[in-house]
Amino acid sequence: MPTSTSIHPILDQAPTTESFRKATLRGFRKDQKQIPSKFLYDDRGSKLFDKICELEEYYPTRTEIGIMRENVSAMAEAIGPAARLVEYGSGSSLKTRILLEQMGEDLAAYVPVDISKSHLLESAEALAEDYPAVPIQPVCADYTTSFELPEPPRSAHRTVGYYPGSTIGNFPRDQARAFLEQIAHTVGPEGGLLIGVDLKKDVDVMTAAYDDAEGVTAAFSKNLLRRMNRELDATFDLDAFEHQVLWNEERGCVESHLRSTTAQSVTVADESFAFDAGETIHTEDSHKYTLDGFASLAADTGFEVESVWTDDRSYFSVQYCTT
Ligand code: AVJ
Repeated sequence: MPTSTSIHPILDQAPTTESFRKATLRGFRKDQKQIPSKFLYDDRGSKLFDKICELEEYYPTRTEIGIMRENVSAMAEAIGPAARLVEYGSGSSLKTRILLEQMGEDLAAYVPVDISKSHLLESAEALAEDYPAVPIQPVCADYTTSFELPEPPRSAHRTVGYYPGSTIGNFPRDQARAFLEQIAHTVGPEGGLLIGVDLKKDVDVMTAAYDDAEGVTAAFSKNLLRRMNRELDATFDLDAFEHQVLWNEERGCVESHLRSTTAQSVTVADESFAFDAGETIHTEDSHKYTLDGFASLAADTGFEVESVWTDDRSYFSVQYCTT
């Protein structure tokens, strides 16, 4: 039986400062300055993200949890016995607890994969304590790169990916397709994927979710500037940028930006970058889907949507797909 002392990452691929430096410089040399959104999740960023999930305006978490609670027995049945559950971007594994509560001993293993090592280990330890019957095998990795899964400790009947939170929405459609293909490959034939997908709705509802009144999302976004100051010797004045969100109808996503309030020049890793007043750094996209849109995307990748669960208002969906 695993104890909390057995909790250590099976694989340690936390992103290095070097990869952050490279990605930032590459992104800043473009006409539209940008940084890949995965760099939002350092320790502080991951904690701020947990706070976002509790905000009034941020409907996805609350809605998804409601859908999970209401339908968890059907979900467990779809997943079936002795499955190995691999969660992509596990963070605090809050929603997973609903599944673990229902499936517990029925799971061959739970493999949380996350980029933030301390966050991953903290939550893996808490889970090991609360669910002693489930072998927990944390993997510290950037899940968008290919990584090896640890050997399951017991014979697993199938591998099922778990990708909640509509994090699939952070990818543009073509990258989302490529990532689902990667998951299909990982879970293999007879595999499954339980995925949370945020749905298109009233534009004001969607944009408010990324621009809360308390400014938690603004702090989350500005944490990137802090991180650059700390890790890349950057010279950002955090007060000279503001958080900005907009709905892009053509791309079907909410875009988040950091907008320079004045003309200024900033140094990042010894390179100087000029900002015009009003110029932005594009920090994140949150793509929204229709049910048909997601079904056809999934079908392109070797998955078939088997079941869809939603809330009363059809704000959000949790979908079970099979290979
Ligand atoms: C990572 C997809 C869960 O895009 O909704 C929340 C990230 N960014 N508020 C999203 C996020 C700002 C979030 N997910």
